[in-house]
Amino acid sequence: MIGPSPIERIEARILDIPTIRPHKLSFGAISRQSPVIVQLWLRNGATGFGEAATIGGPSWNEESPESIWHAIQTYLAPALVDQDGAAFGAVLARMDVACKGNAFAKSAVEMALIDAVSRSLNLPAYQLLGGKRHQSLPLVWTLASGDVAQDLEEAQLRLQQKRHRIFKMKIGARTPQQDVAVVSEIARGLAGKATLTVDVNQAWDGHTARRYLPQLIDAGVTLIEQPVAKWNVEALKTLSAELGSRASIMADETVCTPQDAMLLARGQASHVFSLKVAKHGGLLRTRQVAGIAEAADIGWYGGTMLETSIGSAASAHVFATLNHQHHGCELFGPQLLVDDLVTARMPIVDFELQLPDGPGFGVEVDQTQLDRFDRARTGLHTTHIDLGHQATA
Ligand code: MUC
Ligand code: MG
Repeated sequence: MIGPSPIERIEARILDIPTIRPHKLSFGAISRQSPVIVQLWLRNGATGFGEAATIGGPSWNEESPESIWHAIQTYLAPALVDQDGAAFGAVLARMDVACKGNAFAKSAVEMALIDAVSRSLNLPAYQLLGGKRHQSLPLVWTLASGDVAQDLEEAQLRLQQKRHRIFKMKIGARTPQQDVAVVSEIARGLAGKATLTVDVNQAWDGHTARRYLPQLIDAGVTLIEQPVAKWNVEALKTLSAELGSRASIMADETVCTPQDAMLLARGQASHVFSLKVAKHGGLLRTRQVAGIAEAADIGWYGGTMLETSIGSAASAHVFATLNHQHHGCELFGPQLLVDDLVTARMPIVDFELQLPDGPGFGVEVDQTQLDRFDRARTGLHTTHIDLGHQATA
């Protein structure tokens, strides 16, 4: 066993990986993902990988693959060379001094560091994050083809394959009336076989949400994610109080920092937090947000930004350390992509994602796949999103 040692080098690259079908959200449709993959070397020879993925460039939040890459290469990596690799807290503090915000960029670097240090110690990363409390988690699949028949077909197949029995529908691109009709049709098709949740991705105002969410609940929806704009904590509070006996309100875009979590907890403005390593700024800060949730009797959900198996495995490691008040996880990113960056994906058994127990995040990166999807080879310059009907006038 080699002990942790100073950080020697950090490198980031942008990859472009097509999705198996267009993935439609309230703000646009993507047909490829552009994860930023970070590799970090310790002076003891150990190396680790991290990842930050966004959805549609800077359209899910402020950061884009290009800004993440730039923050890492220009500011974060130079600030960390020769720093003690095992001093995670000090590394985070130094990144905060070098760079305000940029949570996704910091999370990718911290991920690579924790992978490298865990591998130095020949331990799975969850051992450094508090120890494992789950060996597997129920795995959600998101229905977002934009076509009802295709969504139903996808859901039926995934049920048969025993991969997923919780389905999340992306709504908010159509009118609310159309969304209610589509969700109701899917709910009828899956009645008694699966659980249905929705993610509005901030598309509705408070009034629309108060009017249409009860109809979605009548149709069978049990968990409602980010129905209103990220700043609209007052509406989240009202919806949580009014709908709480019939369904759960989940914050996603609203809950990024531990301070956001405190605000929501104080205001009793959501029943569940969608935890995402990238938006919280890393694995350790994900645990901080989860700690606030636990103290406030708020449940958690293992969120995704549609990462490859690198970021998904890292997320699985931190989610595995959390308490039992959970609503499963949606680490299905690898399945949405045409191919992956690791030699073997995390298995899915009986509708549950299995935690890999090997050293680091328990997945082995395939260097040829990194080279194959590298932006230097794909020749792309930006991260694409089809804004479709979105108003520009
Ligand atoms: C989000 O807002 O939750 C997660 C799954 C998916 O389809 O999109 C993401 C982002
Ligand atoms: Mg969401």
